[in-house]
Amino acid sequence: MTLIDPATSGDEGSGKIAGQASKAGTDFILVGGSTHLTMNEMDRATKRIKEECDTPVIIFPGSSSMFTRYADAIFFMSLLNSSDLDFVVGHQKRASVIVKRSGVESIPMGYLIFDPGMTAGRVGKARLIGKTDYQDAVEYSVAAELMGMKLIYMEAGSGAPYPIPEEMVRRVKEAVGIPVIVGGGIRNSQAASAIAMAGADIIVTGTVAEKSENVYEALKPIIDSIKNIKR
Ligand code: 1GP
Repeated sequence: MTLIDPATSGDEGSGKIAGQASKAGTDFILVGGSTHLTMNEMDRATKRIKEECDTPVIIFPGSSSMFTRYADAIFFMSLLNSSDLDFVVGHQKRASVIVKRSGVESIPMGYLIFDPGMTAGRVGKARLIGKTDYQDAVEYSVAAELMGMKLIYMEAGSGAPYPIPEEMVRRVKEAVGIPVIVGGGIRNSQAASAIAMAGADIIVTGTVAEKSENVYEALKPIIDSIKNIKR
């Protein structure tokens, strides 16, 4: 999946990244991030993205207003290791009725932020899960599954200098029966394939596309490397 943050890339930039990422073979575009955006801003960026590609678009919200009916789905996510109840269920409560009425598919997801956490960790007031806090991560993930969540997202934070350790991914994947998404700090095919080999079902990259002149060239090897893995 390719994460596009319209707060960083703007509407035009978001459209451009989406078009190139789609050509490179990404399966989904995530739109959103930790910086607050209004519904209007989400509408504008998502419409531009939709003009540039047919790849399905999923909202990755950072707050209750980050919704657009132009998307195909929304991660209806709960930041389980936040110390602030607002990120666990408050934003979700405020957005609930609008999301339900819109008819946009809602995908319940347990969201966990790991060391170093970056902006997502700070904004979400996460009690960061440390590099070897395996039991913590496993317990949160199994709890998410038992509460009915359909996905686990393990996040190191956008722009993290290193991704989540492979051993952490392996332990969580072994413990749950739902797909595991891993993102944050993955910038090349070696890192992506190592995380995929450890058990991640989905890899998210954001910064690598955001920062490159040629998004297609930057993403193609990463996407090819994980799609060629036989597990
Ligand atoms: C953020 O995990 C994603 O939620 C993407 O991280 O920007 O480091 O690729 P990067």
